[in-house]
Amino acid sequence: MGAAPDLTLWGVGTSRTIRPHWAMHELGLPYKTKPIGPRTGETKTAEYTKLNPRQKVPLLQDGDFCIGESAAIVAYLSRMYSTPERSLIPEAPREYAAWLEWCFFVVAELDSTSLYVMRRHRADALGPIYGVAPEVVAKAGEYFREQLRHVEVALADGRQFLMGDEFTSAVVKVQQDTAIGNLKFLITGRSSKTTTQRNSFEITPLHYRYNIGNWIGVGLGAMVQVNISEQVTTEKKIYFIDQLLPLNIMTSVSTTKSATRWLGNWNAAPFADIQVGRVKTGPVLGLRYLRLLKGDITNRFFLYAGFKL
Ligand SMILES: N[C@@H](CCC(=O)N[C@@H](CS)C(=O)NCC(=O)O)C(=O)O
Repeated sequence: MGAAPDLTLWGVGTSRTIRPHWAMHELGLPYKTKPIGPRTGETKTAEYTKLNPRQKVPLLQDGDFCIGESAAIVAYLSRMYSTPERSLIPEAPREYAAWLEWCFFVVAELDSTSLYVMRRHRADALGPIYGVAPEVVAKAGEYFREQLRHVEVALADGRQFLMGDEFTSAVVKVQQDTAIGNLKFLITGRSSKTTTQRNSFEITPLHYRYNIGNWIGVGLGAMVQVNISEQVTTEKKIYFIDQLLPLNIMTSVSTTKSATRWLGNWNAAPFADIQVGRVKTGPVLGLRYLRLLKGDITNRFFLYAGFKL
């Protein structure tokens, strides 16, 4: 590929616009975002209508080329910008055909004829605009569940992704579902955060200081740290949506704490610092840099205040 592509993606905040944003990130593409939303009037301006007469988001501009329809944008990005390291489209003709089948199935059966019909006609979604129709919503829901069997059967052999072990853009359009009780949800994301709570004492067996005049002092030394106790907390979050109300994102949080480790660990660091103030006798402010010998974060700075007697 030659020069970096000039990509601009119009539209944010809806399940259709998430598709091309996600594909851009999977492909590691730099791009500009025009954060316009549906039903805000922003899709109806003269500037936007010239680019997209359908007055819908998303829309991709690639230089002087424009393409709409979320699935077509994802397919275009996959075809144009996949690399051997980051590929979202299969090469072999039959696998490519299976990929196409999934893409059309998701857009036509899962999205247009069921999920979006439910959204359009639910009283608590777009019903007030397009007409509230509970019976249509119920029937579209039933149809969606029936259609989902195709996904369930495909994933029943334990494969990781729809297309087997390869992550392709077919998965950008549908994700594996999960069930809680009798209800089914789509998982839209996961995150994990680890925090370590540590009580330790530190001793400085070696410390050399040199004062440059009355106001500045520099120091070199070594610090030894012994952990009294250490406990690791992991918080895992799953983000999921109710298939009947795709924009309502819910979270489930699970927190696990490790057993407390007593006197289990030690660390040491050479350090250098600088002090300013009355460095011979009186108040000083210091900045110390420590290079820890072990651990994930080995560079540490701290600011301190002291009084020289
Ligand atoms: N089939 C199209 C549907 C796009 C679509 O309907 N977008 C809606 C928002 S989800 C929209 O832009 N509506 C225009 C408006 O309400 O202003 C796609 O997948 O891109």
